[in-house]
This record gives sequence, C-alpha cells and structure tokens, in this order.
Amino acid sequence: MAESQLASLVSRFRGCLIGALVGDCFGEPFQFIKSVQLKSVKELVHNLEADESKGDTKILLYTDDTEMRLSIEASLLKHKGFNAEDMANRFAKEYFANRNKRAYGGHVTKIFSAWSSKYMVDFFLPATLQFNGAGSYGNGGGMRIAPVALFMYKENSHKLKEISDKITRLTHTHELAILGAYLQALAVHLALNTAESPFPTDKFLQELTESMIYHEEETFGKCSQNPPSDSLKLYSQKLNAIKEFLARSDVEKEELVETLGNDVSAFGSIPISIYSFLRALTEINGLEGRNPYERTIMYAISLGGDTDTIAIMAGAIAGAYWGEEAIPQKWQQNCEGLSVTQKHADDLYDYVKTH
Ligand code: AR6
Ligand code: MG
Repeated sequence: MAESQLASLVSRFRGCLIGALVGDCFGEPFQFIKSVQLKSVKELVHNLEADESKGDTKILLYTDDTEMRLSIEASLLKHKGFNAEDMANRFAKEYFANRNKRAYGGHVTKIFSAWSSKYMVDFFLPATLQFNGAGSYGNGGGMRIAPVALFMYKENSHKLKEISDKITRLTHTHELAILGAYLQALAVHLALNTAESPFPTDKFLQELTESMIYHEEETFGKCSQNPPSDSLKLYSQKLNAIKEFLARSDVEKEELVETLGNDVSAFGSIPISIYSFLRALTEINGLEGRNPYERTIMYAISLGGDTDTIAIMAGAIAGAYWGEEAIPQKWQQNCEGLSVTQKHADDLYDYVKTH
C-alpha cells in the first residue's frame, strides 16, 4: 500500500482487531522459545505463505490474549458500555471452557475461580487480593484492551482512561498494570485517529509521553516532599528511551530488551510493542519487501520473550493505522477466530457510527 493512501475508518477498525489476532497467532509458537531469531520467524511466515492449501496447513491457534479480547468486545457491544458482572462472567466462562488450551497467566485464573462462587457480589474484589494485596502488574490488561480504543473512538483520552481502568481493574489492580493498559489503549486510539502520512512519529510519542507524565504524577503524587522514585515514572522514561532508540541506526536487540523489557509484566512489554510499531515504519534489515504491518509483526516476534502478547499489542497499533488491506490474506486465513474478529470489528464500527 502506498504511504500516501490512508485506509478508510472501517478498514482501520478491522485492521486493528485482525492485526491483533494475527500478532497473537503468529507469536504463539515462539512463546516459550529461549532465543528467538528473525530467521525462524521468517521460516514460519514463508511456510505459511508457500502452502497452497494442500490440506496440511495447520491453523494457528489464538491464546488467552485473544480469548479475553473477544469477551471484552462482546460485552461492550451487548451493554453499550462497561458492565463488570457480564464481562467477568464472560472471562470466566471462556476460561473454564478451554482452560488447557490458551496458556493463561499464572495467577489470573484464581480470580476466575473466585468469580464462579455463588456468593460473589463484588467482582472487583478478587483482583485486589492478588500478590498479597499488591495486585498483578502482568500485561493481561494491555493485551486485551485494543477494542476499547475502537469503542471510544469519538471520545477523549480521559474517557478512554476511565473505561480502560475499569476493565483492567477486574483482574489487575497494580498501578503499573493499569497505567500500562491505558498506554496501550491510547497508542491504538491515536493510531486510529492519525490522518497524516507519513506517520507523525514525534507527535505520537509526544502525546503518549505527555499523557503518561500527567497520569504518573496523578497516580503516584507530584508532591515535592515525596518525589516519585524513578520506577514510578517508568512509562514516560521508557517512551523517552524509544525516541532515542529510533534516532539511532545501530540498536542491538540485547540493548532494547534490557531497557524496554520483553516479559509478561505490563512495563516489560507495552513499551517494546509501541517501539516495534514505530521501528517498522522504516525498512528493517532482513525484512526487505515486507510492508510496515508485516514488518511490525515479524520484528516484534523476533525480539523474543512474551512474543504472542508483544505481537498482539504491536499488531493492534499497526492495524489501526495501516488498515485491513495491509494484512496479507494468507496471514489472516491461517488464524483461528478470523470471522468472529471481523464481525466484532464491523459491529464496533456500526456502534460508533450510530452513537
Ligand atoms: N508480583 C510478582 N509477580 C507478578 C506480580 C506481582 N505483583 N504481578 C504479576 N506478576 P497474571 P496476566 C507475574 O497471572 O497478566 C499469558 O501468557 C507473575 O509471574 O496476573 O493475565 C498471556 O499471554 C504472574 O504469573 O496474568 C500474557 O503474556 C505473571 O506476572 C500473560 O500471561 C502474569 O500475571 C498475561 O498474564
Ligand atoms: Mg503472552
């Protein structure tokens, strides 16, 4: 797709959710591999593209990331907004139906069990008890948040944050998980609303950074007697690091991972997902001939670590900007859950058009 041709809004809605789905399904096979190489990511993609449907194509399965994303979409559409009980029940129902298939996070499943009690009244309570009351800082909030940016397409970032926070708090109450999920939602929301070409990287990073500085101060306090320690400015600092990395041409994977992370924590995965999208706006060695969406997914996975979740988050941002057309048909058709994802994207688009 030529850089000057921006995708239509409906194509961006579909691009966002299908872009996320592909990231999850393509990232999943690399999830537990110690050292992922770009060469092996290319091999997976080449095999999949070369296959002429001889009957031996193995559909790539989605993980907990997509399972929970689909529940969020269904619940938002049904209730025309956030409904804690309905969303919690959908999360739990899907988990108990497929519990061995989707590789859920190590602790979040305790919350599903608590919700299933017939005495359950406060659906926000079980998450507050995780990790001795500290709450989870896993990336489970960020991995599933993309549809919220679509649902809130016409709203401002404060409204976006309100709903992102509520959905995240159902399972993750650590402030870094909540801020991280909001950062991911905002990145998708900004990409979706960007009508400039080429993509305005500096403006995008500046908006994300300003918003994170504001919310980090709001969350942790800006009182001068009690200045937040470095760790409490994690996201704005990592966004600054992204800007510096993008200005250099020689960044090694080790340095990136050491600074931005590539693990199951929100702060160790959301920044590197945003970086992957931005880095893939320009050519990447070894990925010549690939479009920016394809580069985003293949590059994000090649960084290793929590590959399905990093690729789902990078893919949602890339798809929201580049649109459905940038995602090769063959890639889409090899993913479990394509038709329900397409339907949810169209339903969310219809919802925002009429509200
Ligand atoms: N203290 C120590 N470790 C923590 C803490 C904490 N406060 N919070 C999280 N962890 P979980 P998720 C670690 O269970 O966020 C799937 O593979 C801890 O090791 O809340 O939904 C998905 O694809 C815990 O087991 O689940 C995602 O990649 C882990 O973070 C990921 O898991 C995950 O936190 C999402 O997991
Ligand atoms: Mg994961």
